[in-house]
Amino acid sequence: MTKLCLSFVSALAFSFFSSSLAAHSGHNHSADTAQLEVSNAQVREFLPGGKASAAYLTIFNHSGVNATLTKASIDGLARVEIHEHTHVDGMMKMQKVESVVVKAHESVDFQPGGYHLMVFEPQEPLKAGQERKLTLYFSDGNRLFTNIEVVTLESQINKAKSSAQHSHH
Ligand SMILES: [Cu+2]
Repeated sequence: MTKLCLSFVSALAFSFFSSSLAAHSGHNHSADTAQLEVSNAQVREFLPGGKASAAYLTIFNHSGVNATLTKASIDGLARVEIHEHTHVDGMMKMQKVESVVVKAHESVDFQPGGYHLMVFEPQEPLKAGQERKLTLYFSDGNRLFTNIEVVTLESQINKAKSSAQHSHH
């Protein structure tokens, strides 16, 4: 396992939550991508000494045509990559992908264990509670602008725990 994966994998034990972060869902997308919407956009603080962190979100495609995400950028981060996790011979691996298709009238979750954004090279530390600008680039030239919330690993764990309590007892 590479260093790069460590902080991410530690979060995989916890189920993704769908919570009040939906407050950020897209009302600020540009006119020509009005049919695309983002919710639950969140990026984790870098762990001490960590070289990478992960960002999660859900992209909704309300239109009748497929949308292909080809790139993402977040203010203050020099590099953002689109990754996916795959199971190979029982092992979880992640790899960079060039694009993700969000089918017409469907949505794609970027979440632990699936697609995610991997972020590198912060130009200043990410601090929980901040909001950064997230830009998503699509193959047809459209861009989607929204905000992404910086969260702590602990807050993700706590939210996962509380939702687990609800679902199990
Ligand atoms: Cu990754």
